[in-house]
Amino acid sequence: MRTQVGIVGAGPAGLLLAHLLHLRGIASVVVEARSRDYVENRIRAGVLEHTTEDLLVGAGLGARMQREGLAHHGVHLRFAGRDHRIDFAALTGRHVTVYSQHKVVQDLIAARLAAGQPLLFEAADVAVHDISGDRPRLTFRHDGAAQELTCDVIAGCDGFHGICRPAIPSGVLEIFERTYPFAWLGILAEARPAADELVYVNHPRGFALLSMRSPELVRLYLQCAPDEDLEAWSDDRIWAELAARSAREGFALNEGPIVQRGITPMRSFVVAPMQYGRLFLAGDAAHIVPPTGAKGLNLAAADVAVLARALEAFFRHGDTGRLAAYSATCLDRVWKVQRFSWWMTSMLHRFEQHSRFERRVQLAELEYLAGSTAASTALAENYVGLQLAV
Ligand code: RFL
Ligand code: PHB
Repeated sequence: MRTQVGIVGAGPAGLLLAHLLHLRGIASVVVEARSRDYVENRIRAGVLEHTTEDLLVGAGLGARMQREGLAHHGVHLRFAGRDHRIDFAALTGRHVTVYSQHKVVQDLIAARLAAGQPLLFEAADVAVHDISGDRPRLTFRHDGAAQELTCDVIAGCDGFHGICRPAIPSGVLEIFERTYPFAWLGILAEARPAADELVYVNHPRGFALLSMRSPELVRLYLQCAPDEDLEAWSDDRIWAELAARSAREGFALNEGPIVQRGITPMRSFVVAPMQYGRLFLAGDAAHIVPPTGAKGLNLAAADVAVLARALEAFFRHGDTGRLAAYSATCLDRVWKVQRFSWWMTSMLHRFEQHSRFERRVQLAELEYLAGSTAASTALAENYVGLQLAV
């Protein structure tokens, strides 16, 4: 088999890249380790920056998102028993859209299949070869048969645990990493949201986040230990802890059946450069952010927007300049988003090692935000999404 771009991974990065390339007349094959059912039902992120929304709408992928997505014009920061609302509309003229990542993935898979373009699920033993030459190859097993795909370029969109990043010779990549001394216990519950916008809570018992997926489905998170035992959390204990952390006069959570639960580790991670030879890394394969800024999916979308434009210049005009600049262009945004995600995480979580002094400084930061239009605007413009470099 032969294609222009071999894409490893059918997450948001791989599928969106495939679609953006198809719109530009560039052929690609997407090779995914998991089943269609698995990737279409994987519950992860839920907040789309306005930049991501614009990208999806511009690529003809907005129909269901505009029908079912919830436009949010602000978020609440809850601390010291009160709320400060960050008003995105007033501060930036923008909004974010609450729309599940798995629905974005479903929409992208539907578009790929409607275009009759190759998307191979349940591919085993995927490996990349000859990435330093100009004919890199992908090998894998599919439907019981060994396959070889010769490409001009390979896009490594296979997430943090994929095979593409480790295929780059050791010593080439610089790795920047930070792990946090906590994780998030997340639930999906059939209940009405208690607030009509997201609530980020800084509480002495630990961070909590009240989010949603629809007017009938909430997504709620609690800061927990990185090695937390999910079995130790009965439904009653989860609701009681959520109630204790989100307590505020006149506020009550709505409870309902918990339909999904899990623990998400918290990590900041970047590799540089995001390229080696003809292998380009995008999304979680190249960087991880802690979820406090709601940026993982958005950063993946921003990477592939840059990569699609660079590949268009390459295949249409033989121009390698944009491909050569791919890593630097993406990393400029990646580091700004890392900063924001780290800052939100630091400001909102309980750190066991904090002294009473550091705890007071954390509260002073929140008080400052609540009293300063300049500081609130800085949060808002990062949350709704920085300008895309394409
Ligand atoms: P993905 O979505 O991980 O997709 C990578 C795809 O590659 C496949 N794959 C392989 N395919 C072929 N061969 C191999 N050897 C392969 N190895 C892996 C995988 O099966 C998968 O389909 O990466 P992508 O496309 O870069 O997208 C990034 C986003 O998914 C990610 O940044 C966010 O979901 C992060 N994230 C969250 N972000 C938020 O903004 N808010 C959240 O609430 C939030 N929750 C989460 C998350 C990430 C989680 N992970 C990764 C554990 C919750 C979880 C549990
Ligand atoms: C979510 O709804 O899953 C969500 C929202 C905001 C975040 C993280 C996760 O910062």
